Amino acid sequence: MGIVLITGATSGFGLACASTYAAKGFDVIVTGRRKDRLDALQTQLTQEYGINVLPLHFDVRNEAEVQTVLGNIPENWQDIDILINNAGLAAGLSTIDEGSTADWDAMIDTNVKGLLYVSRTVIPWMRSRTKGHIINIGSTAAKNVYAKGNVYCATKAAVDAISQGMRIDLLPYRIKVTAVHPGAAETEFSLVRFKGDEAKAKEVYNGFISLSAQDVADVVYYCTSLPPHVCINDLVVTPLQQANAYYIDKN
Ligand code: NDP
Ligand code: 8X3
Repeated sequence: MGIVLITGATSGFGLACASTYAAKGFDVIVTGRRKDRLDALQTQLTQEYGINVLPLHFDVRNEAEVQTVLGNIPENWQDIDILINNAGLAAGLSTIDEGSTADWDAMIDTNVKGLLYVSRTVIPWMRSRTKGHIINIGSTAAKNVYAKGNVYCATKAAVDAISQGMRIDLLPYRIKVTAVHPGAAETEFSLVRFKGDEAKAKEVYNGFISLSAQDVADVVYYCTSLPPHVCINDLVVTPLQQANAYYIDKN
């Protein structure tokens, strides 16, 4: 079938994408910082689907690690057909005058610079084959800014802009670029944002039916299952009760 590289495959959308592509017969490269989860995922996917799994343990914020760990994978794994740039986070929810600069660094370094480091490593392999599909996970937060979302929304707007730029730059090599912008989905996202406060994280999803990680994985898979001449460039997917990044009808 091919090879898919998924960043942030230890949880949420990335984990659901790993199972979805494995179930379809793809070999998967799964990455993240939590090595125990990657190793368990490798065992599970190999046993369940009989596919090959390459777990890569690195922090996308660390350019040197990205280059040494990802940049040196065996040649037979370099024929990556689909790159899913998914690793990311929100850290905190504060007005701009009260936000933590450490939180800002974490979001900018992960959501923007990490995505660039990984892409810069993988794209030359795709370019040499004049083939490939890059999925960048943005957010409804890329399209509208919500209260206290300032820097997180800015990082996702950057993902949107980078996706548009990639699309132009990579067209000569017939590499597809799709930005998928999900709305509210119950994963570990809010637990990370609120630094482990489970009650606060749960509250985010009260009063409406949120997206599941599998909903998003199904949409991502659909985008990559179209004929070679068809490309979805930009896709926003929300729960029915969510109109945009800042309006959810909670009744
Ligand atoms: P999760 O917290 O469940 O998953 C995030 C994944 O990113 C984890 O696998 C985590 O792995 C990985 N990750 C985070 N930081 C790093 C890092 N520095 N280096 C390597 N991997 C990292 O959240 P989601 O699945 O919800 O989020 C996935 C993406 O979707 C993010 O980009 C998020 O911004 C975006 N998004 C989420 C929405 C939501 O409502 N949930 C809606 C719209 C977009 P590990 O901790 O093991 O490193
Ligand atoms: C994540 C969606 O609205 O919870 O990108 O920030 S939101």
